[in-house]
Amino acid sequence: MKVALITGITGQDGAYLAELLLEKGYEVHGLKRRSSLFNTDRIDHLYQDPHETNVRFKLHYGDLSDSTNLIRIIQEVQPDEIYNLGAMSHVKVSFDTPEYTANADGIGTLRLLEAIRILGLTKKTRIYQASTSELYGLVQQVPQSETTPFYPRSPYAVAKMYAYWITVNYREAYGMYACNGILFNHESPLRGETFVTRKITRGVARISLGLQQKIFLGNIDAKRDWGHAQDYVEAMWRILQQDTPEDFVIATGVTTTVREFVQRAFAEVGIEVAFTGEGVNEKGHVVRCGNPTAGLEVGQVVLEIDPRYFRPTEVELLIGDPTKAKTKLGWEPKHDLNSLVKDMMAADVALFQRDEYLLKGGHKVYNYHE
Ligand code: NDP
Ligand code: GDR
Repeated sequence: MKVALITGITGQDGAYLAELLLEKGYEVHGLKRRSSLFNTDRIDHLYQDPHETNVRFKLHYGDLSDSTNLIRIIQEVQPDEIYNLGAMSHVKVSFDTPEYTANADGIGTLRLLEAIRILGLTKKTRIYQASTSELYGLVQQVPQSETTPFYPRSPYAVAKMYAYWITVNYREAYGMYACNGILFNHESPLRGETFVTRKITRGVARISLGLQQKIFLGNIDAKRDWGHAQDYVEAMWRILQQDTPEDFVIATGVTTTVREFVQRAFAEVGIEVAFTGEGVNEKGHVVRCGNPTAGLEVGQVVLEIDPRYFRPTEVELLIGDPTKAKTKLGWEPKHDLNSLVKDMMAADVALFQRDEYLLKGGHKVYNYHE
């Protein structure tokens, strides 16, 4: 039985990857941060009672900022594969917490690589590094491939750039099986609530149920190459199953504006929106509402721009070239943007129907949103 260790197992990708590896018969270990509230919502369905026998899913308290903790866990687990998904992954927040981001996302990767080396596991343990399309940053050329130069535009991207190169360096210096997956944006119903797609699908679901009036966004002209997280974790696994370690771009090859994502999300609940105005005065208006439960009027404003969500330096355009992954890994995504939006909207409408039900029953519901 193969043994895998996943950092960031409580995150979006960690949850899908753990599910995939368990299905493939792996014993799966995960690094979990201590928090004052439970933080295992996304993986609770995978939980196995540690008192049972033949448990194949185990969590360990730890943090990427803690070398001795990582060394101890890796020594205990003796993993065949490590997937380093743990990170402070929010680009905008990285401008507020640059030092922490560098520590967790940059040096955290070094700590894992060194732990493998110190423990003499360089020939046994393969490591996947969660690299990102944010490395491309300021547009040099499109579509972006494995050979496109990097120009990071945030403390997050700069930290990830260190992680990218230290992974390459350990592969070349010590012959380790260490690879980067340069993944473009991937989303799902498990996406963190403050990333733009999930913020939109949550907001639109709530508007359609009469629970919220409007959503506030930043730069709606940014273009992203959005895929489905379920497809992308399959690529991570494939990257570690090759004869030789290499880096791969994982993307759909299709780019879409945030603005279009908004329109598609509203369309899922029978609401047509159009945009008028310019820059920070831009507003999204209801053009047609074929959704009787929403109680919206034509002309009503459902979206406004809030400069608070602008970034000091922005990444305007991402579009990836997944040719190498398709050819060498045989990787093909099963979802397109249409099925992604449908999946996310269906999940968020179902989620907030519970709130609607509670409200009708006289209960209080709260919605923290940023
Ligand atoms: P999430 O933000 O959903 O999950 C991040 C995970 O990292 C969480 O489990 C989080 O724990 C954990 N974490 C954060 N800080 C630390 C730390 N100091 N030590 C240990 N664990 C930590 O991210 P995604 O699942 O979306 O992304 C997974 C990885 O892929 C990240 O590295 C991200 O940067 C990268 N990536 C993501 C892309 C995307 O579009 N989703 C695209 C390209 C790269 P907790 O739950 O306790 O907060
Ligand atoms: P990104 O994702 O920065 O690409 O990083 P995010 O969804 O945060 O932003 C995408 C684009 O939308 C614009 N935007 C907003 N973004 C947020 N979060 N909130 C808003 O209100 C808003 N309005 C407009 C942003 O300016 C941006 O242009 C994600 C993360 O998962 C990273 O960890 C990962 O490495 C990259 O994708 C690939």
